[in-house]
Amino acid sequence: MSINQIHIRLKPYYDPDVDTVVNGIMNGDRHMLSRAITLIESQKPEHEKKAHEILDRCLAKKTSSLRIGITGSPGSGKSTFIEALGELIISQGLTLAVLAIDPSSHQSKGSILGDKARMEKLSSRKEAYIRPTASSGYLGGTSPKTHEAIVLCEAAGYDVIMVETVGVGQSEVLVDTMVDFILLLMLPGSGDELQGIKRGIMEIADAVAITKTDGDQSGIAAISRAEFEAALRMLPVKHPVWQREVFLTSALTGKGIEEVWQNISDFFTAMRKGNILDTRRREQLKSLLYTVLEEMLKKEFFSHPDVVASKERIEQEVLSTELSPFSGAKSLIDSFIRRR
Ligand SMILES: Nc1nc2c(ncn2[C@@H]2O[C@H](COP(=O)(O)OP(=O)(O)OP(=O)(O)O)[C@@H](O)[C@H]2O)c(=O)[nH]1
Ligand SMILES: [Mg+2]
Repeated sequence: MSINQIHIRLKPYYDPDVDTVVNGIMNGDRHMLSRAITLIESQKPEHEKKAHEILDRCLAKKTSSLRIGITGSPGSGKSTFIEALGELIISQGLTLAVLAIDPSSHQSKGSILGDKARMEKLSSRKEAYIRPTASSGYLGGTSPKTHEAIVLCEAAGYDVIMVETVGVGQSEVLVDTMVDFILLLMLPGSGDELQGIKRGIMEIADAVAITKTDGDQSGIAAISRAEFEAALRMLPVKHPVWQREVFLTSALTGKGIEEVWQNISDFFTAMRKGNILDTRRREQLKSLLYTVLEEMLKKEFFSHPDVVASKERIEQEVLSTELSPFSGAKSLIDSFIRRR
């Protein structure tokens, strides 16, 4: 068979319209959901327009989903934990969507060790939808587009949405504008990481689970638990209605998984009283609006022809102290505004 013959036998590219995609999503068609997420992740302008039409229609659907962020260092056991927690969630009659970090998109112990990172057991369940997301240059695998993917999963009717993200500071702040509850996973013996960057991550955590406390790890895990509890007591309160706890867990033996789920359920009960959850979600939307706006402005600015044309000259003038960085920036902004 010649190459031309093979080409002719290929199916033509199917490009469903907005109505078809939206109806598909609302009727729980995973294929349409995946297609819509691919569209929102696309950088092409024609995809962007269609993606936003789909998204605006999906936003109109009112849901009462639980949005949960699972964060922790590479290899801390996030995917395996999600798989164990996911099984429990499904056994209670709920459905679950997971926006997972694509193990091939970043270097980590998890990706080297393979299979588990893909949550194979969970992905074979009809009650679960797992979508690996490429980090597209964002630290930790979360980008403002993650929020759009959450909205699409909610329109598809999933009761629980989990977002897996690598704890690297900046991405946590972002994920905190998208989810209701953040579970921080830490390895036994990682108490010394509480200095520096991990402190910031602890501040936004709503609970801490020490992972892999099976085998000979139980002694060291108990010490870590005391360290984390002490650290949490020193941190500012995140929600006045909520007290953060530390759990000893193992995704392999199932230890602590039920307690963590109970804790998450208690959190939602506490946050739904007095509409705290709704108020917070509105604040999150406001914060996302400005994050996305800043990004769009930056993109527009740096691709503007006058900025591109004069950037290098101004940079040189700043380097040779002819211009101050302030005057240089001002001059670039002026050329951006002049031709709009
Ligand atoms: N003993 C033990 N090993 C575990 C447990 N949970 C995960 N592991 C192992 O730890 C390794 C990493 O687990 P993953 O779930 O892929 O970790 P991850 O945090 O998702 O990794 P990345 O997504 O790559 O950042 C795998 O080899 C798992 O089998 C546990 O509870 N006990
Ligand atoms: Mg993983």
